[in-house]
Amino acid sequence: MKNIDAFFQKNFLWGASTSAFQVEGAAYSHGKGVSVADIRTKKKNDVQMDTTVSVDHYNHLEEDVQLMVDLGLKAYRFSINWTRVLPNGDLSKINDEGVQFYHRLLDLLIKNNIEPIVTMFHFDFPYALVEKYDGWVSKNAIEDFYAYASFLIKEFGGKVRYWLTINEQNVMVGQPEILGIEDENKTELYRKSQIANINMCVAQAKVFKLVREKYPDLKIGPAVSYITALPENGESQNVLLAKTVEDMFSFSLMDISLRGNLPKSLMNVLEEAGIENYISDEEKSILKEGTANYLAVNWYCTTTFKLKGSFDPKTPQLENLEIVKNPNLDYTKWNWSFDPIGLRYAMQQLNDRYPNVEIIITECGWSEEETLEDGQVHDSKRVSYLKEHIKQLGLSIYDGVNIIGFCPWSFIDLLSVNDGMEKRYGLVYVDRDNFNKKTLNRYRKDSFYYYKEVIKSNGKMILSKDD
Ligand code: BGP
Repeated sequence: MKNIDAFFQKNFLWGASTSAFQVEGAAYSHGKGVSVADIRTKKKNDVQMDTTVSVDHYNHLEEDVQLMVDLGLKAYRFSINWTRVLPNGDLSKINDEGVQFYHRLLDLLIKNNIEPIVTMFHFDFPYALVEKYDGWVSKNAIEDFYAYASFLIKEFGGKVRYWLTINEQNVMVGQPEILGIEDENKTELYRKSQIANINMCVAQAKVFKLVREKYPDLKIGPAVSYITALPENGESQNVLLAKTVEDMFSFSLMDISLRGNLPKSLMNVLEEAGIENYISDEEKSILKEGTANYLAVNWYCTTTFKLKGSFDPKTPQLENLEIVKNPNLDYTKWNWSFDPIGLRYAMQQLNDRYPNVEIIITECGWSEEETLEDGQVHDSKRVSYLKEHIKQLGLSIYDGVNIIGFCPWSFIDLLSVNDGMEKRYGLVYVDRDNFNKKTLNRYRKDSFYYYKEVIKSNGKMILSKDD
């Protein structure tokens, strides 16, 4: 294979990711308002899920950025906590202390030549707006998100070039309690989550449009979870099933964001939920005019699906799907597979569908239960996950995919969305466990030292000439 040196461009964004509620802590202090993430984690009634401390990034800001510098990061993907900036969710109140916190972080990153990649909304919708009008089930949320996003761009646009509107809208729609949407009636819950889906599409399109028209130097896109679906076997109906899962779950959102149209797979879902006329003609033209100018993809693994009962791709019933273990793959304790070639396949799929679109992988990682031994963590599985996935990323670039950055999940140990501190992803270990805050000291894991070398060599150390 030729040109190995050119696989990763000179200014490739070697990064790492976090999200605000999962790392910051200080959830109920320093002027911050309450978010759905705070309430949701509290409701679980576990100390482990409590965002009051998380991993206390709020009070370890300088130390954490210094670790990024030591790691040699070229980019850092993090999110702004909506209610730290706007405690009520709308412009009725601005928390200057919160605004200054992000200025401090951004200034430190810029001083150290680390490109910030900033998510506006990562699972932490303002709880006040759920109480006020049922959150994303109301069109009011479109205006409040737009006002919040415009505020962020005005305030931080001079320091942040890469923006992400909404993290994993598709995951939140599938798990609507993350949005603060609950209903005991299953049909009603489905209807509400699809209304929220449409409202979020319109909201982000308005922001894309704003950036296209007024801030042409900025990059803005969605962060989509790409569930790469494999069929249980080679039977055509299973292959079709896997394709339908990808269309419905991941491509419909990417199509809207990048092409500006409502794909048939989504129209089928809306019809099924009885809301095919919910979106107005004016909103449809906003979707057309407001498209993203790059794509952020959260990719961890492939998922293998099996058909349960009958399946009609025109009216797909998710109840008829079963996730099964693929006998060819290794799995984490939480059943996420280790499938690096799946990543190359996924990247090719994206490039075929959206030719030459700029892609940043904004999440990709391996979770483990871990403990500290003499100040060290020997996370060899994560090292090999990084090695194999970065290799496939290089090969995807060779295939012609326009990948400009890679941000593994996660820079530092943080609260997992469903499993607290038990499920760790970090390159940096944090000394706390589910039920005890401990010292909150930071320790570099083996994967930290490995990734540092990868960055230093611009990925070349992984791609040997024999590959
Ligand atoms: C994504 C989220 C992240 C992160 C990750 C791992 O869905 O964007 O916030 O947490 O998945 O998931 P989990 O925490 O459930 O292991």
